[in-house]
Amino acid sequence: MRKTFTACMAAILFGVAAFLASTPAAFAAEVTLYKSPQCGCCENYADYLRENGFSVTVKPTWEVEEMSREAGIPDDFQGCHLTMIDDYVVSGHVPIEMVNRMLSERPDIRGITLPGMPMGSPGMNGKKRGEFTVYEIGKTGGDRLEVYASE
Ligand SMILES: [Cu+2]
Repeated sequence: MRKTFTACMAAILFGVAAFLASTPAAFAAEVTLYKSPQCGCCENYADYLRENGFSVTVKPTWEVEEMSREAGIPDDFQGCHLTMIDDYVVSGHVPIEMVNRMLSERPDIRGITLPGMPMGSPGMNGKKRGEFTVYEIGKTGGDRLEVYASE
């Protein structure tokens, strides 16, 4: 009886350890999303992050553009909201695979951005037309951004 119990506990502990090791978002669960007060698709993106395991605090503000600029994102490359995840910024409706990839690879950049509000991107209505090109926000600033990934 006692032996079975011990074996059983060991199996449970092993299971918990395996689960913790396999959860990529564990270190970034708490995030803050800044959006302008009337933006609905931004709320949808917050829900999308929640569905993917993040705990999201939404902060309405009129300063999203200014904050994005300060985060190193030129005007032409800004998304409609700004999410702070760990030490990174994620601007706009970036697909979760790219967010998780950045969080696990931890590149030496400030973050990534999907400019504008492309139809069919996460949190946006409509049908996807063409590729989403996500850009990386470098640490030195500048008006041109390199492509991070597209899908
Ligand atoms: Cu939007």
